[in-house]
Amino acid sequence: RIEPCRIIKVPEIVDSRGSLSAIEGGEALGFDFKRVYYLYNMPLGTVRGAHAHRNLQQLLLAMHGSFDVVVEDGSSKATFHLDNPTYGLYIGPMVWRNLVNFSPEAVGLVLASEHYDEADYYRHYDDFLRDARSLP
Ligand code: T46
Repeated sequence: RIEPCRIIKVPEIVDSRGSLSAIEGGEALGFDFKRVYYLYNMPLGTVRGAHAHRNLQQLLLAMHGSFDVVVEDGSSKATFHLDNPTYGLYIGPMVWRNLVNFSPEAVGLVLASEHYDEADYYRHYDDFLRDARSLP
């Protein structure tokens, strides 16, 4: 199992009008978020991600449809299937991720701990692997 990744249950408030789920930054989530972005209109067979972050923490959710997130920390690999807006995948720093198997019309929501910063990305797998494997 990949240590910095885990599924987080989001509370669901259900009544006769439908469901409402709220995510608050801070203690419950484990980080405060400064940025929200979403992924949509993915053509069949799309692969997104293929990078890691030095410091960023994120929560990924499938708002509609489903997709798989393949995560790797330099020594082990795991796949999480996201298909429910009340279960989010937390991804911590130093995790390579690939997002694959998007269902038609899937919508992914991401809460991110930091503003967008290209310098935080590992875009080359070999650089990531070298640094991930030298972590204590
Ligand atoms: C991640 C996965 C799940 C911005 O201008 N602002 C932003 O906040 C983001 C996330 C991206 N961009 C620009 C950078 C690129 O020119 O949007 C373009 C596409 O970004 P990228 O190729 O990084 O998209 P994904 O879907 O491969 O990766 C994104 C996040 O970058 C990444 O942190 O974990 O979603």
